[in-house]
This record gives sequence, C-alpha cells and structure tokens, in this order.
Amino acid sequence: MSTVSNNINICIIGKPNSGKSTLFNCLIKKNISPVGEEYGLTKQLIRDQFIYNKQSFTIVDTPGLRRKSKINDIDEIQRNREAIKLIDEVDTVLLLIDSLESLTKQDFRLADLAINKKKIIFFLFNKQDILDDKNRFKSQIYKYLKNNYGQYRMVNIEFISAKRNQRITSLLKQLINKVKIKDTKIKKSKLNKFLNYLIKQDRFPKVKKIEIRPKYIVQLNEALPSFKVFINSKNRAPSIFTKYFDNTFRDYFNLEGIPINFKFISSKNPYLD
Ligand SMILES: Nc1nc2c(ncn2[C@@H]2O[C@H](COP(=O)(O)OP(=O)(O)OP(=O)(O)O)[C@@H](O)[C@H]2O)c(=O)[nH]1
Ligand SMILES: [Mg+2]
Repeated sequence: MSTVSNNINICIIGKPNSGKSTLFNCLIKKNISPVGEEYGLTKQLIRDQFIYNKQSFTIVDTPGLRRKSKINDIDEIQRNREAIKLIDEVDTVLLLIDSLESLTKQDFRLADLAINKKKIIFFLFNKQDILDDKNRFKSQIYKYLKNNYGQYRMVNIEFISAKRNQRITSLLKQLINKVKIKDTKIKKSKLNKFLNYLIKQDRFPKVKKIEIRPKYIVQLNEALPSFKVFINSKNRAPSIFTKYFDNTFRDYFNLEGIPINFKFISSKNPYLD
C-alpha cells in the first residue's frame, strides 16, 4: 500500500444554516454533527478525519458566523473568535454559502480574512439541488464576483449540494490539486520567460508617465509560493503595479485560487541596467 501523503487541514465556515454541518457529515460519512433548520445549531468546533484517494484530511465544523452588530450573546462572540482563530491552523477554508441567499459583506469579510492569512479558499454555493436554473445561477455568480469582488482571482468557486452529495468528490479533487499546485516550484527559465512575455505585452502600468517594470523574479524556499520581484523604481511598488503583476502572473502560470506571497523590492538606483 502506498503511504498517505501529508495531511490536509480544512475548516468549514459561513453563515448560520448554510449547510456546514451537513457538508461536514457528508465528508466524514458519519452523522456526528447535528443538522437542522434551526439557525445556530452548532455550538462548538467539531473535528474529525477522513481519507479520500489515499489523502488524509482533518476537518473542523464551526458554529455559524453572524455579523458582530447582530450579536449580543457573549458566548456567541467567543465562538466567533474561536472559528476565526481556526483559520490560522488550516490549509484550506471552505466558505459555505446558501445559494438561496445573497452574498453579503459578512461572506466577503470572512473570505478576505482567509486570503490575508494566505489560505486556499473555496466559495461553496450550497443547496444547488433546490435551484430551478443552475446554469443561469452559475453565470450570474461568476459575473457578479468578477465585477464586484477585487479578490476574485484568489478564490476557488464550486457549486454543490451537501445534502444530496452532489459535486463533493469533484470538490475534493480540486482541493487536492490546489494544495499540490501550492507546493510546486517554478523553474527559473519559466520565470524569465514570463518576464519576456510581459515585455512583449507592453502594458506596464505608469506612475507619473514612467512605466513600472519588474527587473527580475526569484522564488524563495518557503512553504507558500513566495517570490521576490525587483522593480525599476526606488519607491514602494504602487498598488496599480502590484495588482497588474499579481493578475498577469496568476493568468500566465494558472494559479487562480492559490495564495501567493509577492515581495516587491525597489531598486536603490532604478536607472542602472
Ligand atoms: N436542499 C438542501 N438543503 C440543505 C443542503 N445542505 C444543508 N441543507 C439544509 O439546511 C439546513 C441547515 O443545515 P446545517 O448543516 O445544520 O447548517 P449549518 O450551516 O451547520 O447551520 P448552523 O450550525 O446553525 O450554523 C438543514 O435543514 C439542512 O438539511 C443542501 O445541499 N440542499
Ligand atoms: Mg452546523
């Protein structure tokens, strides 16, 4: 028997009643976490493990997270803190969304938290089984996120039904794949090819009529894909440049939904070489 590779840690977060415990039970194939119509059913973190395709997972179900302004129960505040702290411990965050409800600021706040902590995040639109027109729903969601969510390229999106066990294996395959991609190293020659590609594109953002360009890129030996990007400016890399760079890099290397750590390094003397 081949050995089980490194364990993948995941947590399920999201608003009350979105189906977190249903998904948890579905993944572990046991009915451990109580499920029901009632909002705020899960009151504590529930952990378990499962194996899919020789890959072991640790998974944590969490109490539904509501906006702070809606909470006046001290226990709920404490539970919220615990769930959010949990994000530090995992590799991947599954953000569960009830497809019958609209995305709210709370969802984006949770997603931003995970992204800032450099975690792989999945937006899981759950309860697909009760939608009349799934394709229409999907295209609306893609369009909405593209237009309204600046971090769009950092997230993975899936449409599932936890209750009917629909697209759950496809989710797990994607998840394993993303964790794998996160661990791969990009060859120096490929990084140089990318620089040449940018030069050919000739769409470098300008600050005060001066084009900001990357001069070279090095990948660092860190757990997360981390790169030092040296730029031709003695000032801090402007966000117009960092966004442009991040987007084109992701597109070029197919790294959508993968956390990447770019360290932009300014030149002491940008006019040299
Ligand atoms: N139709 C449908 N119903 C679902 C699905 N997933 C969950 N539900 C239902 O949604 C309700 C809430 O499910 P839970 O799994 O308890 O939700 P939760 O997010 O854990 O809720 P809290 O613990 O209160 O935060 C239950 O009535 C589930 O049966 C789904 O994929 N399809
Ligand atoms: Mg629950």
